[in-house]
Amino acid sequence: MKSRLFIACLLAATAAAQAQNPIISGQFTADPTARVFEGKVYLYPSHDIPSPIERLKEWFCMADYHVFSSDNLTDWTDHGVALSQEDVPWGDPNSYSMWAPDCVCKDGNYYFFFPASPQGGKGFNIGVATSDKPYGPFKPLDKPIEGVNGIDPCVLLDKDGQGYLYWSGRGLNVARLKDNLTELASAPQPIANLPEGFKEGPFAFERNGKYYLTFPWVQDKTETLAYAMSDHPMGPFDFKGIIMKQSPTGCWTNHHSLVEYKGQWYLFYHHNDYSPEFDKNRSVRIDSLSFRPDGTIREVIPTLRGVGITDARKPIQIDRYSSISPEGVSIAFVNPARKFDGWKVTLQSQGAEVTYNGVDFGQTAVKAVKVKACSPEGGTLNIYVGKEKVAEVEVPASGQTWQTLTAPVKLKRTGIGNLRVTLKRGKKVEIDWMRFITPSHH
Ligand code: FUB
Repeated sequence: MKSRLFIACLLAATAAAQAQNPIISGQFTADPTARVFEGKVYLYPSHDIPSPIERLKEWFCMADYHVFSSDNLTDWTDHGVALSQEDVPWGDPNSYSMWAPDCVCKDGNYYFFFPASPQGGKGFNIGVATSDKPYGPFKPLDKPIEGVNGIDPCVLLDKDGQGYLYWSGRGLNVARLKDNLTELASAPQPIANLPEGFKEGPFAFERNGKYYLTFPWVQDKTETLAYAMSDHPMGPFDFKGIIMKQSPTGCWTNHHSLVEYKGQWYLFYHHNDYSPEFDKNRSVRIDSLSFRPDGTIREVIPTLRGVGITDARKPIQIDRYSSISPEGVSIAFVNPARKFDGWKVTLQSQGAEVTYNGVDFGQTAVKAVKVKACSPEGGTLNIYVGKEKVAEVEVPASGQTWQTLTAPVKLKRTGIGNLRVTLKRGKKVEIDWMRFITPSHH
């Protein structure tokens, strides 16, 4: 445990994180449960890996859990490995079955709920591991929760302190938990009144006295996110409809959670952005979510821009755009052999444009912009903040060779603005990132 803690600290110092969707790079993350503890958002995802064993080459493969945290939803700290399959006394240490987890806090202790395959058994049980820190490391109990067979645990701690466990296994189920949160206080109860079709990954929460049960649901080919509402945590639930349509990137699963942070609700979910050919290697995304006055949930359209404000002084990945012109823009991996390096945007023809919202230019006027770009024949970029043209960047012909170009910026305003980049002259200008600099910052 001690050496793992040391490695965790090292990893935390070198965590790769970014502002846009997907939010974590450098490793796969799936099945995100987001919780607010100690004023930060803590993210408890599964950790997909390309399988080291033949049996799981085409399937989900997870050996451990990492925990991440952020106080702005933009910069994420990786706290390293919080629990590993070989630490679970009842689990099969070679099953690579550390699927979708959850974590709740009660009386200053953190309870991490996780599914895993038992030694010598079949299917999945759900275990509990505890810590006095939201990021672990978590110490698993000797046995899984008795009477629960299944995956995808979610725990709702009601206002009166009563805990409820939701999980999937032959449909969605719920049971009351004892005060210790590690034993059932009632028999598992299947959740009724939900539409036909495969369902898993239940996530339950309370808002304004209403209980929401949200879940991935296969209405057609792959998972949508759907929800139902009730006046009680155990139902009966009324089905209300879809929160998110099935994935445009073809990811079959879409595990999720909803969380309110600093007055705004967010949907955490996953797509297979960094692994377009294999949808069992997924990556967590976030988009904003809102409720209608009657408490029903508005549909969330997945975006690349995601949420949070981007610091103008850090590389701005404009390929994670807010909007693009109808023609002349394409997005591709910078290096298809190293997908975690991210994407580039190509402005193919004059007038092509990309808008990236929510850039923080700070309180000191920026003086220059750096752009990592390349172009076979050269071109000129116009850069705007809001309606104001602030810079013109000449991109010399360089074939496929990236060059970091610097151009002066005239920007009167400070604070947050929307960035727009258009191709003024030339064709096929590729941009990896751009960032702004102040006199004291290079
Ligand atoms: O990550 C493995 C499984 O895929 C989860 O348990 C399901 O919810 C689905 O996302």
